[in-house]
Amino acid sequence: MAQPATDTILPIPQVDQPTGHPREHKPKLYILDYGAGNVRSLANSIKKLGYEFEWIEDDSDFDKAEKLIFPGVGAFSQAMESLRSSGRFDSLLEYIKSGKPYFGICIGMQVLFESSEETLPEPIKGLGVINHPIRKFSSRDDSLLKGKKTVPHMGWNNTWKAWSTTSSESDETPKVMLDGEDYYFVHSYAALIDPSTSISDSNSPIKDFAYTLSRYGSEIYVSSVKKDNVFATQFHPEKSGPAGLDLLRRWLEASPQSLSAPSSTSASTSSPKTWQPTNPNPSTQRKGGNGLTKRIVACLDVRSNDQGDLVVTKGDQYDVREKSSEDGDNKVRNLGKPVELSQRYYLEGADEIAFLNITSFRSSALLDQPMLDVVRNAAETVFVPLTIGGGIKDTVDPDGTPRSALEVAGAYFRSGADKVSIGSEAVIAVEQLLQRERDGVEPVLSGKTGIETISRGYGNQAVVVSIDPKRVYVDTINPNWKEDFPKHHLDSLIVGDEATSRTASEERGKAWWYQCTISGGRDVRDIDVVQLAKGVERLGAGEILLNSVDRDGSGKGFDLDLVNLVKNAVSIPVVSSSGAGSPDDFIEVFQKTETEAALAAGIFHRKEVGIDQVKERLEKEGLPVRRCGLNTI
Ligand code: 1PR
Repeated sequence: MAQPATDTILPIPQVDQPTGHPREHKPKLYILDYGAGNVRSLANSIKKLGYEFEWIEDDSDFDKAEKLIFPGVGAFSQAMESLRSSGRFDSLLEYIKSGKPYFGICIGMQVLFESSEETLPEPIKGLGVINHPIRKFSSRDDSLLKGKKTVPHMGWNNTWKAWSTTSSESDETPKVMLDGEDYYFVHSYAALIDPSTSISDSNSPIKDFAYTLSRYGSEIYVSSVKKDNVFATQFHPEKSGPAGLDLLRRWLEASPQSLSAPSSTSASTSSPKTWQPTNPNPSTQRKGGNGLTKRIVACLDVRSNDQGDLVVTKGDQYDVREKSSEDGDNKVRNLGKPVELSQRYYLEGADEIAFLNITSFRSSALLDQPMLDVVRNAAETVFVPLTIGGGIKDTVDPDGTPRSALEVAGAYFRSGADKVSIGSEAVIAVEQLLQRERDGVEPVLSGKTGIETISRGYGNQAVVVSIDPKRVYVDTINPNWKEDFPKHHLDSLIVGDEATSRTASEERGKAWWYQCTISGGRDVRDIDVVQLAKGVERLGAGEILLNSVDRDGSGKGFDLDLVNLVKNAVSIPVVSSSGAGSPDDFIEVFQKTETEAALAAGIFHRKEVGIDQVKERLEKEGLPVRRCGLNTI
């Protein structure tokens, strides 16, 4: 059985709470934190909604709690192990059985189930409130192009009610979820149901609990459960923008009595209900795709400028200095303040925001308090996923204190990051992996790299690898170039005559491969983008952020050949980055590749195109996007 990484248990984050809301008017709300991942965002969203809460610190708090939220983040095994080792397993179960309102989020929903196959061959037991297993999504799916499905299921998906009622839906009190909204999911395991069989079995326990369902490819899973006092979502409301905040607000506003009343939505009640294993609502059905929207990511490259202020900068092929200035002083481009810009992008409808600390290799990340502050401050008002990159690696502080990559990542998660992005260190890790393989060293996976330790502790969905490849042109004048081409890089070779990019006409007669770089494109390594992508997937990365040094800041569109190479090499989601110059570029990358997300920086920073405009264009082309009703909260 995989051992949970107990060294990831971190202290409860300090979150200032709102004043002016006397507790006696509101039920006592507690949050159960088991020390992993980003619970700060939930705390921030509760604070934003004007509610106070306390952390469960000892067992007597379960008695004091009138409402309880369990925001599980990371791995099921770690959550269960932590509940058992802290003695909270029984107290939590008792709380749930007492009939007081419980709200589980993600792992906080999964732990309600009988078991999870996360630790196969030996499944790990959950609380057993719902007698149904948590199983892994299949990465094979014949309903999708090439029969391949990316796992984890990461992004924005919609939900529909598991049961239709004959009476008006508004009879449901309290109504905690609105119909037709997209919510942010990130998980590899789910309460999968077989639409044809399991639910028609009258003994199927899941049907009493299934509140909403969602589709990922051809697989249907329970996206929220609700029965009596128990409500739980597989998605993260605290990361689901206004729709998620609205849901949280509804649950927080509802009285404990109304939340604990016998459920009117489950199969067990007397009013006639019909099971709806497929989405009955044509306006929210996403035919043809896997169910997820295409994500638009805004990226902020952050560094200190020459005056020492932390600014968002933007490179042109990674060169972030102005080309010329009258005084001959090539200043670092300053496009704004990181937190303010992230707030703007959130309001414009960004599905995710990435902060990359681009000079991180110069200092110790844990001592880089300004960067931790950026995350902390952004997480107070930005309720979509935040990725932080730069310097996520084993380091040594100037005073000689060693810091593991896991510790560095933990500090960012506790500050409000949902994912960390690893760049240079991932290249070194895959080089070592390939070397171990060549040398016949067993086990090939050392288990010690940052990617492995962080994904083990926080789940692979929390680990992004940022790749900075450069095109290397081959001398095609040489008639023997194909024979001379290094065999180990053949998988990343593109012959210009077959290129798919819009610029392909300029590439006739040429050929190139994609070489990986480290330290922000400064050093090239003898490893290509396909080797790297496959290697990081083996190590446990959950997503790839695919930059292009050549396209960065060029406005020439995404490098489709590069995206297709990487997409075909891995089963994890790929965020295409670099080169966006107009909304058409987003349409092109989503229509001509299978990429899950597209990232841009320059055009957003310079306000040439708004994120809302990009989404509007994508929608017109029939591409699924999340449109958020920002007036809600
Ligand atoms: O190596 O783990 O410390 O991480 C450093 C991180 O910083 C890496 O993710 C690396 O990509 C990034 N980085 C380092 N130097 C630069 C630089 O620009 N000088 N930025 C840099 C990478 C690329 C994207 C950019 C897209 C889209 N920048 O961040 O946002 O290219 O831009 P566009 O839409 O304007 O074309 P480690």
